[in-house]
Formats: sequence, C-alpha cells, structure tokens
Amino acid sequence: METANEDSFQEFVLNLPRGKDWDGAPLLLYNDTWYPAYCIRGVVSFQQNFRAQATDIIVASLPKSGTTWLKALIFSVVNRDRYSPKESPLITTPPHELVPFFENDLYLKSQNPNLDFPPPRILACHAHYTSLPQSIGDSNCKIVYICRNPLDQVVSYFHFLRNRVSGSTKPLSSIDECFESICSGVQSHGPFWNSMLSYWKASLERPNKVLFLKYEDLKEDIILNLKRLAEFSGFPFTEEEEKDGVIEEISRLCSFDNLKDLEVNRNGVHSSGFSNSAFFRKGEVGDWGNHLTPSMAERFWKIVEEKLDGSGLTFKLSQ
Ligand code: PAP
Repeated sequence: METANEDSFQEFVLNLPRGKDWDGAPLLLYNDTWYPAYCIRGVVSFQQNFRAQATDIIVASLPKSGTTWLKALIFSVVNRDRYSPKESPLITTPPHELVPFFENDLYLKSQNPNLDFPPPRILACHAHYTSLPQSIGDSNCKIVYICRNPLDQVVSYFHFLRNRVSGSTKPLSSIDECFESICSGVQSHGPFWNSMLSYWKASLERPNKVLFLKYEDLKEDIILNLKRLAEFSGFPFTEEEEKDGVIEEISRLCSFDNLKDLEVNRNGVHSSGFSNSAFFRKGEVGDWGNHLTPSMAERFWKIVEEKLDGSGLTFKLSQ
C-alpha cells in the first residue's frame, strides 16, 4: 500500500472493515488490529517509513495499561546522568510529550517526522508486535511492553473515553453500554489478547529484545522492576547509585501521586484530544471491582482465560 498516492490511500481506507469504539468513535480494522480511524494515516506511515536505530528504546502497550507511567520511568532511567530528579523535564512536560507516540503523534503530523534527536531515542506505540515496522525487528533496538489485568484496563478505558475533550462522539453514560463490543475485542488497538500475546511470545523468543512488564508487578515492587528496566535498556544502576537511593528517587518522581499533582499534568490537552489530566485517574490495582457488575466481570474474565489459555501469560483476579 503506497501512501504517496492520495487517491489510492483513500481507497485503501474505504476498503478497511469498520467498527465503533465504546463511545461510538470510528475504528478501522487493519492488520488484525482495531485502530482509531483518525490515526490510520499515522499507522501506515509509521509502518512504511520508520527506520529503527540500534540504540532506540520502544515503549509499547495496549492503551490504559500503564503507558504514561512507563514513559516517565524509562525517560528518567535513561536520562538520569543529564537531569537530577529535581531538574527533570517531567516536572514541566507531560510524559506523552517527552516520549511521543509514533502513530497518533509523530507520523500523524508528518510522513517523515524529524526524529533526529540524540540517542537513545525513546519512542512509543500501541501497535501489536506483529504490526511493527520490519526495521524494529531487524535492528538491535529494545522494546519494553507493559500490560495490565484486562478487567482494570477496561475500566480505565471506560473512564478515559468519558473524558474525551473533542470529537463527535456521544458521552458514555454507563459502563454496560455497548459492553458487548468490548467483549469481542473491538476497542482502540484491540483485541487486547492479540496485543498481549504478540509481545508475550516475542519476549519468550527474544528476551534480550523484548521486556514484558505487568502494571501489577510494578505496583507490587517498583524498585525491583526499575532495576530490571535499567538493566534491560543498557543503563544498569551502579552499586553507588543503589546506596545513594537513586532508584527510590526515580520511583518517587514517577509515582502516580507526584505526576498527577504536577501543574503540567493537571492542565492542557494532549494532541489526541484528551486532557492531560485524563491520563491520571486513580492508579490502583483492582478498581474493576468498583465498576463492573459481578456478571460483567465473570463474563469478561472468562474471555481473558479463554484467550490466554496455554500461553503461560496469566493475571490474578485479586492481588
Ligand atoms: P495511555 O495508553 O492512553 O497513555 P495509560 O497511561 O496506559 O494510558 O493508562 C492510564 C492508566 O494508568 C490510568 O489508570 P486508572 O484509570 O486505572 O487510574 C492512570 O491513572 C494510570 N497511571 C498514570 N500514571 C501512573 C503512574 N505514575 N503510576 C501508576 N498508574 C498510573
């Protein structure tokens, strides 16, 4: 599919299967992934034009799985020699601007965005592993994927959609509205099982290439997981740093309470049309219990079990 020709691009888009997100926003099925229609140009352009460098670090996730947190953590780990936590750019810039998305930011704005910044470049995507540009797989760059208990992901997603600032969608009033389509995997960058399983498999096959993290594990032991992240990305903490409490400092800087309260994250709107504050809601494990009815939870959990069955990837119902 060549994007150079606008007519053929329009025809390509017209021929994609269509669906609706939870709030009615249009989705397009491309490469077995439901993409928000507004970013399909960015998706295709990213796939066709991105050339990875060996030093790149790619943050990958399904939306509402801990992306914002992971962006803040990896940015802080990699740049800790340049900025002390007190001078961190995170204090004045939202994590999503420091670590931009390929599809709904860089390649949406331009087919050939300027990616000429000093290595390591940290960039993000919601694409499944199987849909990444070939150069990411071929190069020695690293991928860090974060996923989350799908019950919490779904609840987080519901609240997020209710916060959409612009767009022509109707406000979502109740969580059981159109829940059926969520159960069939029709959501932004869904189905969730394809996203998770593609990276899970890749992390088993290429452990030096793909680090697979879970939101719940980070919540349980952020220090251990920061060490894993630093080691994997090639920036391990020294013994002296450990003694000096550098890991704790980074974990505090990137904590939900700290980031949520920063002026920069309480105001402003992200280019995707969501307020910056919408990326920080509750930050807890198990909030699904407060929002899904027992029958909805049971139904959804069954899908989780069925879809992940035999993969070795599991989630706990309660922590
Ligand atoms: P995105 O994919 O649209 O960027 P993402 O950051 O993956 O969203 O998910 C947002 C969730 O992470 C929210 O969860 P909740 O709705 O259950 O509260 C958000 O609160 C949570 N979150 C954001 N920052 C942090 C953080 N620093 N620590 C823990 N959770 C966080």
